[in-house]
Amino acid sequence: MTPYILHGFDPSPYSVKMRAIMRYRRLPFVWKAVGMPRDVAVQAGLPPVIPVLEFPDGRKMNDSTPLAHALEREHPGVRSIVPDDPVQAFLSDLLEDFGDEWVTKMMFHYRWYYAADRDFAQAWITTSRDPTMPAPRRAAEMKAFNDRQVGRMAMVGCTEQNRPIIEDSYRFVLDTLDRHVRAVPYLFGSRPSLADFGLYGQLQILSVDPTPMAEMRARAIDVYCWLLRLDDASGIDGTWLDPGAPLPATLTALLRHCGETYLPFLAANLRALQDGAAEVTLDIQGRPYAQAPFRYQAKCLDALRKKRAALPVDVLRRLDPILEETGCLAGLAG
Ligand SMILES: N[C@@H](CCC(=O)N[C@@H](CS)C(=O)NCC(=O)O)C(=O)O
Repeated sequence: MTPYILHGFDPSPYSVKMRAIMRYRRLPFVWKAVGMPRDVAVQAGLPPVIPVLEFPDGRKMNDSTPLAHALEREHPGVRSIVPDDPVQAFLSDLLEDFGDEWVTKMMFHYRWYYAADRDFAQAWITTSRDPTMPAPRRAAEMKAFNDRQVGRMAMVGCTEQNRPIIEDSYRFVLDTLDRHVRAVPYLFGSRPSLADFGLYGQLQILSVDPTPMAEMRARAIDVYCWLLRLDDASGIDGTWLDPGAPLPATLTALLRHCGETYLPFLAANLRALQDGAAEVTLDIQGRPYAQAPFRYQAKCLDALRKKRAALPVDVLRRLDPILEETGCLAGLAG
């Protein structure tokens, strides 16, 4: 059987997210973490981001969310990461997006703000590309990569002003997920969903970079162990939560947090783009937050809104009260 080829590298959250999905789904693949995987995207005429997945028939695609859904179509019914219940499936999409687009701010902030993390990330990234690079070139590449990433911090909202919001949000996610995984192995039951993998990607990096790793080990050891299990969950055979039962309070708390942080940001981001404003400004949990508008994240909001709008009335009748109770409905109803 011709395997998939996953072009990515270890320090990349979306790459390890896809790798964990492939492993859980037992799809044969080669982890091609060598050289410059981004060049594979550029050469294929794709957006210049990693990972890139090469299908057994030679097709190449990137962007982990559409990729995960493409794999569902390609391999339907077997070890799916989309919950069977459409209400849970929508909430899983929402929490995956929260992981990909909001928790990533935590990943980027810790990695490029603290000196110990910057030093470690430079070494991890440079040696992933070429472990035996001659010292002068290695030093130059480390510095160049550092400067490039630090130069991008403001663009993605990692500023001094936003720091307390981002760091408090990290602690909230850790504390809540820690309580959750002590009672329920994964977000939607005893098998992992797309939401688990979205959070996994970012949190896995946060569990390696030194400052957020220390925080995670000190306050959320069960999250740390959950990440280790999810890295290769190919042996897990579980079940989804009972759709007729109330959601675990910890899941509701995560959704409420999303309704207080990420969704208001998405709505303000869309408004700023529509108004041609130079800055997105809003209050998040009573504190001022600002960053440049981000076009990709407007697409994320649009995709979630369209997904909800396409759901049958009987599904919305069960979903909307959950979204309302957690403060997510206003942002998603548009
Ligand atoms: N939405 C994309 C994001 C992928 C992404 O941003 N990847 C990062 C690395 S983790 C990247 O390639 N950034 C471009 C760069 O640094 O040049 C996904 O889910 O795959």
